[in-house]
Amino acid sequence: MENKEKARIIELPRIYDPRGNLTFVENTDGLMPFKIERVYWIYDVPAGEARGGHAHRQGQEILIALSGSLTVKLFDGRERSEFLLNRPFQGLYMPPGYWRTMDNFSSGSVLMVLSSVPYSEDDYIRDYDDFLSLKA
Ligand code: T46
Repeated sequence: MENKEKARIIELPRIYDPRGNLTFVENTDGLMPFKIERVYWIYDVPAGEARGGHAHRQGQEILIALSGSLTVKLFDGRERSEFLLNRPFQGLYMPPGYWRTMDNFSSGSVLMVLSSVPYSEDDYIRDYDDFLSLKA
């Protein structure tokens, strides 16, 4: 499970407007590293809670803090990295094979996730030792 690509921040298009700004993504815009097959969002996270604690076998994702802020901690089997998400026009692109944890959710934060695959539990690696052995 070698990572060909690195996790990175993608700057999304912004339409500045005195009435309020607008950001969008399209499967056809050439910016998306994958075709979007699913969208979900996480909200009402109690203070001090952490989520995640798994990796994906095939699924790619883009995480966007639509509101508020949170920290995403990543491990690809070799390197650890950390991203603060706090702007609705920045997406954190995660290729498969990254162990991820999300924490430090601010009050009222909303995390939207674009995914390359429909939901399937078979795509999850939820056991850390399994993850490490797949990376060995
Ligand atoms: C990820 C991070 C960023 C569904 O039924 N459909 C869905 O589309 C999703 C995403 C989850 N679920 C079910 C599976 C579990 O029974 O919802 C429950 C909670 O999921 P989980 O514990 O995996 O949630 P997080 O916050 O730990 O992880 C989620 C995504 O599952 C995961 O793919 O990368 O957000």
